[in-house]
Amino acid sequence: MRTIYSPRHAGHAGNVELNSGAIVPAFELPRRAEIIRDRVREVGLGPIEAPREFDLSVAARVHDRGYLDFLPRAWPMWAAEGRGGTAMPFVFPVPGLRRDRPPEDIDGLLGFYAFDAGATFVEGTWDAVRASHDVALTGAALLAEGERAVFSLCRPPGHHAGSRFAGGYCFVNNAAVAAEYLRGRGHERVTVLDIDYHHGNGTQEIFYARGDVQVVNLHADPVREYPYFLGHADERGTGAGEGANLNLPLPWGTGIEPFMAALATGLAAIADFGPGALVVSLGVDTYREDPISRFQLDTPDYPGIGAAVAALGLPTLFVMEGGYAVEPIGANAVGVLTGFEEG
Ligand code: OKP
Ligand code: ZN
Repeated sequence: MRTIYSPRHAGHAGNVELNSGAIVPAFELPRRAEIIRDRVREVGLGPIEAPREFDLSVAARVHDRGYLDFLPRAWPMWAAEGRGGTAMPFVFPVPGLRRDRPPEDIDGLLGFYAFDAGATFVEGTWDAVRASHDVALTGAALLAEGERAVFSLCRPPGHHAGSRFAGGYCFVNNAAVAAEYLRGRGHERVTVLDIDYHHGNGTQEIFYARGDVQVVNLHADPVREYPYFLGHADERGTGAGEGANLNLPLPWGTGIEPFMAALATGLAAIADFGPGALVVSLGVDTYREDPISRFQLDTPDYPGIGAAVAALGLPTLFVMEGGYAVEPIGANAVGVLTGFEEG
């Protein structure tokens, strides 16, 4: 399996985040991607290649134009106020406030285009986001050109980013962009399978009214877990998308057995939908020692997940999402991929 990787992710570094009432270094670190890249090399998964360059025309089909225009301007606007450190929002247009008038001030804009304070900007953020987008699209292009499986080692992740909001370390929804690309390249139906610990609320929002892109999500039950306000089992899609969204929420403490049972349910729904290609939002924050998550998967469990996905027999693009136990992240993420190759 070919891996697509760009060192440009490393400019998105030094961010802080809010955690339990304190400002702490962000959990989403450059080292994460480097450890995964090293593991890919160590196990000989396949070649590691640089991304091609893409314009934002596919991204503009899943994101709002104003939002996409704002992302590269966020840091320059922040810096123009004489500020350094980490740019983050603190005020949000929840229902009851107006969403029809983008403000002109950076603090207003940061909140206008976010659902939480967790997608923060430093100087190198936009360049890293742009490269992560190219990494995802390069993988999608290779799949369209006939590869059976590709690993897009994206960083920053994407699945919390919606059509017009950042959040949860995510800016551009890499998996959604890849799925949209594959839709435009001969596949009438495409599925996004999200196995990150957290519900992929952005991906769900983007495709919720569409019948051509199925979204299947396995995640910690939002009744107790971030992102809290989406990801329940009764969210089934709307209009043409009715029935094309499947949420499989699982309780805190979930181990590999119930996880595999839910995965089997998800995979059966995918087989029923009959997509021509599959995009997997690959998060390994389901790991038992993840510092911000509460599932109980162990390193030897991950290859079985990959093997189960391989049994669908679909062209498959793996897009990296979360996983915050930094040292084991390589073994866990690449374990899914080797399991897929052997499955
Ligand atoms: C992104 B992905 C810690 C609270 C959790 C958001 C978690 C985002 C996870 N400050 N913050 O789905 O792995
Ligand atoms: Zn996650």
